[in-house]
Amino acid sequence: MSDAAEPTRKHGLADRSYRPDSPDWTVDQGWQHYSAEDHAVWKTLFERQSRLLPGRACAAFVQGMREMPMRHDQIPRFDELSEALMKRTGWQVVAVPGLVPDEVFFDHLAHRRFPAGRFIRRPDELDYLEEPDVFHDVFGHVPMLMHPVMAEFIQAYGQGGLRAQRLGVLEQLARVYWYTVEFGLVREQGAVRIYGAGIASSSTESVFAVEDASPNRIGFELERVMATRYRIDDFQETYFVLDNLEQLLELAQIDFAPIYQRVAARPTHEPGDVLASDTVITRGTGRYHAEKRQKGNA
Ligand code: HBI
Ligand code: FE
Repeated sequence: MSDAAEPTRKHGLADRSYRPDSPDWTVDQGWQHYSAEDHAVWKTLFERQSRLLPGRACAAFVQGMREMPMRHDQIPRFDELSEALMKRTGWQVVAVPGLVPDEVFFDHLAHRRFPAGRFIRRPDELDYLEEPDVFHDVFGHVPMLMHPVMAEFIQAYGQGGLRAQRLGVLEQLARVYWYTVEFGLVREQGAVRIYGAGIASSSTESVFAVEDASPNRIGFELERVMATRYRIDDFQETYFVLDNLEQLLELAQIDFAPIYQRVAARPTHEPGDVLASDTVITRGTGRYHAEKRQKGNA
């Protein structure tokens, strides 16, 4: 599973585009190579989110955080995370250099292996980075992998991904992942709470997604989500809200094939669209993205 010829520190952990020899793209985490600066970045991000998430993250996320062997002041060791996960939901965390090819990613998820980037962002990237680093993957995703329903759903996504590729509908399926696992909200005691990793690992989006008047918040409906484009470069214009996390179990168990057919026959919606058929929880002002468009850097 590990890449024998561990590259030196210079080209090692920080090299996000490093292509491992192993066909499953796994590498050693190389925990001993993290620098004091790397651990300091983790500490800054961890402490910031620990202040922001209470009252914004869902109970399952907070519970998962509590049960994980994660320190605030240093990057976790993946083998320790895997030990806790394996006992609870049969998942493990495997180290990869950065983004891996879709089919490699799906195959890992289908076998309950979560591929986590082993690199951590630089101090000048604190607020935004393109690729999932160890903070996004471990702080953002791992706590929810302690929840049996999410554990089931992400495995089903992996199995579905391999099939969706063959059917040529990967884009539709990726939207379901994006609007749930990455940017999902769930109702809790009459409020909306975060369960998506992309939100939970972002200090700015944790606040924007839950409190800002700008984005739409719409009740999750599978075909609607499958037909809706998403933003990869900025906050979402719309967040989809589950009534409860158990809804993901239904998603994990239904056959998507007939749904792909129906979605193919309907128009594709823009990220900010609101439809008459939507269950609108909050209709956003759209101001955040409108201002960005005016400034020309939408
Ligand atoms: N690779 N390491 C990693 N992490 C991801 O989240 C990831 C990936 N490769 C492909 C991918 N995500 C998405 O393109 C698929 O979910 C469609
Ligand atoms: Fe992610």
